[in-house]
Amino acid sequence: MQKWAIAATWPFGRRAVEVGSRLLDEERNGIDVVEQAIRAVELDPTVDSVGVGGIPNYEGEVELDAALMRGKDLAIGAVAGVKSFPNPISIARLVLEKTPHHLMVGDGAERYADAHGLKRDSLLTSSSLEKWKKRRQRQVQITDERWGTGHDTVGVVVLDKAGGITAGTSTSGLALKLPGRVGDSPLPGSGLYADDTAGAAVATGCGELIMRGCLSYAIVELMRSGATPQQACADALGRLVARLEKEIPVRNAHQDMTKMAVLAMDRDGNIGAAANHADFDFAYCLAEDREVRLERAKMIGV
Ligand code: SD4
Repeated sequence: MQKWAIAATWPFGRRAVEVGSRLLDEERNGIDVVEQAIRAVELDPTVDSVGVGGIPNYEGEVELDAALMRGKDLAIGAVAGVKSFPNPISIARLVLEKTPHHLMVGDGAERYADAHGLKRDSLLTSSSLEKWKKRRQRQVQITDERWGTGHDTVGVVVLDKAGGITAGTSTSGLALKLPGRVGDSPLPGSGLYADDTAGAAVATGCGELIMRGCLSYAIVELMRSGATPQQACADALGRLVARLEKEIPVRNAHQDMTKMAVLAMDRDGNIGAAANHADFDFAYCLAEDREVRLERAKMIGV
């Protein structure tokens, strides 16, 4: 039997893993698998931090970031600050496969999606609008420590039957973010990284901290040097926490603005995860038994 494996961040990643594992079994390539797995989460309005129903920015508009990375040639397709498209991951795929570019933002990315026939739709739901109104009534300011509360990314890592490694991410970013703010998720090396010769990693949590440590790249390079995915996640996140903790309370984090979590897979489909808080669950499925499982990541340094 040829190996395949898929893992995705958070309990809502279960949906991504269910969709992706079926496609992997049918021998679809990693790009197809990651795109379809992430689309399923983007289209679910009950997931309040990704795609339709995502968390609006300070002005009440949903702005999305997404990316795909192909480990065969290190090619990237990423979009940032995209409005009114339910599936930014599909725009990211267009960027990867049809343009000479790797990262497109805002209006330009939207017009490119229009030109390729992707459909616009409203991303606000009655529930996301209600939550936004309540947040704004509390007049949460950028300097308020509650600011940014409530944010998650779907991050997916895949080993396909041909041995290809692929990673993808999609998120609405931080609650009440300033319009134009971009997180780690569409940034190669920070929110995601994939290399067929070493493995893949994705991150979720406060993008402003994750990007300071280029966490996903750091994890993949540790795997290249022989670390298991578990060791690589704990080591890379541990180094960033140790580096920042004098300035920022990032050890045993309780505030959303200091939480970080990472998920990785090596070339053999082994999976690892780590967080600087106690609440990070991820979903995964392996070819061996085809069971979709949820697991809690180890918290580092305690
Ligand atoms: C961001 N990393 O935009 C994303 C948000 C997230 O768990 O993943 N939160 O900063």
